[in-house]
Amino acid sequence: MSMDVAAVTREIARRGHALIPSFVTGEELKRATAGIEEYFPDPETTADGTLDVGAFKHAVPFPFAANALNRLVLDPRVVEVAERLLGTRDILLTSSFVQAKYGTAYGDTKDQALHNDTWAVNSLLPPRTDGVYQRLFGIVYLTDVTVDTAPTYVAGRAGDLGVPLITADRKATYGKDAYPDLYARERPVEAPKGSLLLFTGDLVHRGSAYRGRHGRRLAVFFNLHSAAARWTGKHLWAMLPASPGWPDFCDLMAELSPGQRQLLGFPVPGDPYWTADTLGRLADLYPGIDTAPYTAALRERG
Ligand SMILES: O=C(O)CCC(=O)C(=O)O
Repeated sequence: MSMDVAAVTREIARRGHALIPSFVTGEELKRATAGIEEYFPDPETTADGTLDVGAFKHAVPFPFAANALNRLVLDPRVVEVAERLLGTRDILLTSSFVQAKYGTAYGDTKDQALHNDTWAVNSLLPPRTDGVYQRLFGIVYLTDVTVDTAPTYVAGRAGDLGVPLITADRKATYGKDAYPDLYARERPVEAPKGSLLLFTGDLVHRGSAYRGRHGRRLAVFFNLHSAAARWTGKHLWAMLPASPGWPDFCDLMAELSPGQRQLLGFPVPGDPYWTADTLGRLADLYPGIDTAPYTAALRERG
């Protein structure tokens, strides 16, 4: 699907978030949904109705078994938004996971407090929210999101709202008692399945409880930062080659562009890491990978 990258970047720069309906559609949406359903099955269509939904409460980290899901996290349009917004081409995937919230028939889900994502989970330093230090977050909703089906609530950017990123009690969350105005301002993001919500780290927002009795909300989360913010803790891939999903991941690595591979830590073509030897071994590791961009840059360097 086409996405107006320039307009989306402008909107995010102006108000800290943008909703992109039809981010994923048609067969791709079907494949991504089938991929997430492997982790979070539908209790209402499960044959004998005995599915233990309690077992599906936990988020599952990237990479996912289905490459249709992995592709959503490495989407070149989103990379371009990040590059424009942060003003750098050195963008990294901080982390990504899939998660489900089920209807009240299967137990209660929680209303989160309003919070920002600049700091608490990934960094020991006070956050900066300008230029190359910004962080970009995405949520792809793979089911329709209404007020009853756990929408994300958005209040606005911390700076616009006049609230600190780290509060006096050293939190990045804003309780209802101390910050009633934020709760008066918040609005639910209702979105058809296949929509993407993109937002900056300083957006004051929250996840909400699933109020409907049946159904579930399926979502893919990811976030990006630039290599310049080297203090931002990121997901590690240490055990990935030993995982059962490695062959499918190898297929994905062969399919990605050098720019998308950069998100996962690959050096750019032209980086001194690339030699005739490392390129030969790369081709062995990821059968079918096109090493031409790296080889061309190596030749240019002489
Ligand atoms: O699930 C959502 O809609 C938002 C979740 C969120 O803000 C968080 O987990 O930090």
